[in-house]
Amino acid sequence: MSDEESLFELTSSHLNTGMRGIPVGTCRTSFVTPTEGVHYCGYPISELASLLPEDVIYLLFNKELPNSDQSLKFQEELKSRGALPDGVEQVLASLPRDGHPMDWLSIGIHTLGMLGGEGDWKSDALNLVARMPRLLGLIFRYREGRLVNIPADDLSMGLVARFTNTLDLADVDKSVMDQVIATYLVLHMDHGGGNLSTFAGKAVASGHATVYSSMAGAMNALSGPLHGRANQSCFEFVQKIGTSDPAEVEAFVRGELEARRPVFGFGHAVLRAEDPRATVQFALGEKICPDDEYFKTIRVLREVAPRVLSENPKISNPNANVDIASGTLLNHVGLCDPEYYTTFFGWARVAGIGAQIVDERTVMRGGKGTPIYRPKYIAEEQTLRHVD
Ligand code: CMX
Repeated sequence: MSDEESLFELTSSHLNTGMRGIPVGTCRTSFVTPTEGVHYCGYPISELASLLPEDVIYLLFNKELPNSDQSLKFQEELKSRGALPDGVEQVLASLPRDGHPMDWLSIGIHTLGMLGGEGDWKSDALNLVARMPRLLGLIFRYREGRLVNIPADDLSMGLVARFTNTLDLADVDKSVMDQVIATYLVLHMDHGGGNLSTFAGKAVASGHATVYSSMAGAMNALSGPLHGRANQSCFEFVQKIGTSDPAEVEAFVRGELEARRPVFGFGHAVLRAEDPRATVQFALGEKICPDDEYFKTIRVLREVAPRVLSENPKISNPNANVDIASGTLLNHVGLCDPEYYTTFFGWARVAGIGAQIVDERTVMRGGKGTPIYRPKYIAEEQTLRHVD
């Protein structure tokens, strides 16, 4: 790309549109195409879905998949970075239990920064990746008041197992839970440079706030119902349907549209086909929970909703998106409270956003980094006047 190449013609019709589609920078970790969805460092997501989360994190930070030696070394590095600083649990103990888990996550990340920040972009980003499983496990435990017999953080374990070990739920199949969470993490780690939480995190970092403050800002952005919290709404929507009878599901979908409510789990701003992340999760569900009542509902919904939504020519993509199946799978393995679902999204995104912050701060512009963000706003309805 030459410095002179024209990328976009801006007109006043682009103002106040949330910068949608306006090129503002470059991204080295991922890109999204309308038919094949997200690619991490060039690899289509469908080819990465069954890899170890640690290997995909390595890819996002190093732009290459690790060989087996590199993989083992990186897993060891994360283990060595994983211990939480003292004092985190006291802060979690003071938070209101009815606060949303995303607010807990944001405060938890800030706390990690206050107690254990180093002031180095890459080291802090990797420390945060390594500390997320324990932090998130403790957030569940403290928010739910399950304070007795919290297992010690076992740093010899991988990232996912450290979370499920901390959570320590009775009567669950930990190996299936680990498989669902690992897949979830890989699928959600990154999604280009301009989605709201990533953009917000990079914007905060551009003022040289810490990685932790930047990531807490990113999590606050992710918590909105139009962004990450759509996955909570989507499972609540599936619960509301309450049937897998095709005629009843179709009647429900039509009723929602008539009431001008969204049909959750369908549609996308960029994709024009079923999101491959949905396809992967449907395949996983067919393997682990084909007879789960909610899975039966979404299997039918996947057939019915695109047909009904296609009747409206305004809808650019009537197909399933990433949120359609994730809640059903998490619920099936014993993570039954949808209020927590966005925290898994946040956990995953810490890797992609962290890698993008490191790129913007230490690699872009020949290592000088991207300057502080400062888009231009044009004055509206403000004529010059003076206090009498
Ligand atoms: N249900 C109802 N209406 C829908 C719809 C859906 N699933 N998908 C699109 N539409 C409507 C839009 O609201 C818009 O209506 P208006 O013209 O009245 O504003 C119209 O169809 C055209 O929308 P679009 O250009 O196809 O899509 P947008 O970029 O505006 O919206 C999205 C994308 C995701 C917000 C939308 O499809 C939606 O609301 N889906 C349901 C909620 C959901 O599942 N969100 C999770 C998104 C997951 C992700 O981003 O990866």
